[in-house]
Amino acid sequence: QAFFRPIISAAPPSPTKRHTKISVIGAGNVGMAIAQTILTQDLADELVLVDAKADKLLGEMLDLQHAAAFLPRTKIMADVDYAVTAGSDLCIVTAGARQMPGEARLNLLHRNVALYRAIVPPLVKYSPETILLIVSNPVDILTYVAWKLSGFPSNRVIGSGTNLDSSRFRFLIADHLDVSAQDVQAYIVGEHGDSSVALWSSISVGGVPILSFLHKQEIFYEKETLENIHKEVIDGAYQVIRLKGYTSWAIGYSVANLARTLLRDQRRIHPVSVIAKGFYGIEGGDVFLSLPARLGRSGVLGVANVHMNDEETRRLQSSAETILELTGQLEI
Ligand code: 6V0
Repeated sequence: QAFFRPIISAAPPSPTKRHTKISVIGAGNVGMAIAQTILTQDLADELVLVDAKADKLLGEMLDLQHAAAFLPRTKIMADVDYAVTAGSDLCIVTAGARQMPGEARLNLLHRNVALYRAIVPPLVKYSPETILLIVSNPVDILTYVAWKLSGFPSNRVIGSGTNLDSSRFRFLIADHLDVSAQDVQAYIVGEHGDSSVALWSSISVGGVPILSFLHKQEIFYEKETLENIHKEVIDGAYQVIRLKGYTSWAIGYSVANLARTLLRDQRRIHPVSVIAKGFYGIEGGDVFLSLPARLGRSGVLGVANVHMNDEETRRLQSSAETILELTGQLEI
């Protein structure tokens, strides 16, 4: 006898009902922080983990499954075989070697390009309609690599880019002014890394443009103060890595936030790595770097035309050149 007796003859679920499947590739510190944030925020019906280490993968899957009584119902699966990712709406790639203390993100490049050759083609094979969200570093270059290897239109390949740097930036400004970071609108754009650009000229707090407010009130500030805040953003990741060995929680929230915007078609603007050629005077080749992008269910819907002064535009273009120089050396 069945445990439940149906009250009416069971109709099959409607084929139009949305069922959301997210795959996370790389079950390391970052992948697991992303996975657990996705679970607690109820963003997926199915969550898949893939990693090269079978035992670690199984252990992580069981550990998450054992939290079932405290979480919204999500089917959690894990396998070293990419077939398990079939039909994913979103594939988040975190697999890769990570930064050693003091190591620049760009140094990771060659190690991680080789890994991507093994990761991207099977993801594309099993989920030809998916959105690829790249997290491994150097994220801008690996987003370009994933775009090339996937053959996807550029709206479906996104790098987490400076979404995290911008959160660090908003936190520091909010801390300075003693307000919530959610009321601070501030973007870091360009490379996720040392050549990132802080867009001071467009920062607003509670709708008030900060720099013009200071000018109007004749409040003096040192340019150095601003530069130090940006420097603190850049040093942020290095500092966390130096202290605890890796970064995880902030990137977990940052990527889950992107997953929500994409899969729930929120059309929010996030600074993420997108194909940047043709925007803000960036020319010279296909380059991915972070720009304020409008995101929705089909991926990147457009790039916002935020105000940048001449110096910010120049710095952004130079950030693009830094990345282009490296991508130019790759054979994909
Ligand atoms: P980690 O803890 O070493 O995890 C990496 C995982 O990838 C390990 O579990 C590996 O077994 C797995 N892996 C390696 N090769 C493969 C493969 N071929 N297929 C499947 N899995 C594989 O590193 P951590 O999780 O700390 O960092 C992962 C990546 O995220 C690194 O490249 C970081 O630099 C990058 N980050 C990017 C951030 C961003 O803002 N974009 C922020 C933080 C870290």
